[in-house]
Amino acid sequence: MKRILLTGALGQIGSEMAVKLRELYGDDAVLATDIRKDHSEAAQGGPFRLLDVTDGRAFHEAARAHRADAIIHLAALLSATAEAKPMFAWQLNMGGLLNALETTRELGCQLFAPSSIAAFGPDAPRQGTPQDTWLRPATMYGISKAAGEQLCEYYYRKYDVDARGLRFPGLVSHTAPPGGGTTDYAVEMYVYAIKSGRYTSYIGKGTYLDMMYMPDAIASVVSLMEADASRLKRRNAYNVTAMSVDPEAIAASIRRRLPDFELRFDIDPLRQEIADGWPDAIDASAACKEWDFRPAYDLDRTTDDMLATLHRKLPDSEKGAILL
Ligand code: AKB
Repeated sequence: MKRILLTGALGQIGSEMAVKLRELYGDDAVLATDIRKDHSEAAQGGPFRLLDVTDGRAFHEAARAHRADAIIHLAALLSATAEAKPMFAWQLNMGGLLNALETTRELGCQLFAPSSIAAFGPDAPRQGTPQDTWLRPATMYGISKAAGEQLCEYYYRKYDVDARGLRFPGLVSHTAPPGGGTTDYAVEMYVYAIKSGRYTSYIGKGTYLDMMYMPDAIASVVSLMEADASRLKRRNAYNVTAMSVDPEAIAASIRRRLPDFELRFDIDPLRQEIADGWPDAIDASAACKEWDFRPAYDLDRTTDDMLATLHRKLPDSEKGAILL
């Protein structure tokens, strides 16, 4: 990758990805795009362009004008919002991906397109979910991710488009809040731990899901995109994870720093049903073997960094708990 077009640059992943990519490849090399503009570092720290990814001509023109050799396509709706707006989710997730693939094919770029643990459905093994297994998702988000994986594979086989991807687990981060996901509770728990010392989880006790800290997620995208193609047997939709946790495991990790932290439950049936259809713990051995995936943050290291960073960032007036 030398000159990168990033879509969804103001979202949860994009806002940290834009900053990291500029650090690695140079400010001018990264064109951040989104459907809106704000005052964040992602929007202000280098070239930025408004882009609606469902507009194929605008997508092509943005990549052409930037002389992009790689597209990192993050613009999409997450699971809970997609369940609430299934038609729009299909249009945005599939229409945006198709435009990314067509632009990539026309300009001869490389493409990163994220999939998700949502691509698996209730029929996949829940423990040690293999790289290659049933993909029968029960949600519109999962269906768009599973179909997206197949579409990337099709463009690779038919047009030799170098489309690579990861099945992301829930991502924990402190820069931009996640929006409309099922795993967002993990981020909220850290924020409320600092703000009020208590949190009410909409996901129930004993619901295990894979998670990863954002610096590991970004490093894994860069490693996969820079990996020697001859090592990649699949190239697209690698399982990646750093931990399998339930709400109580995160709470226990937080209590090492905030002993009085309280966790309560008030289950949201929609998001609980989505989580119940996803794996407990996926197997990331193909990623480890083929391009040396190695996450640096386990649960306690993630917790320590999240709490310390949020404590530093939040104004004193919003801090209700004392960190050990
Ligand atoms: C979501 O919860 O929708 C996402 C995901 C696991 O893809 N974080």
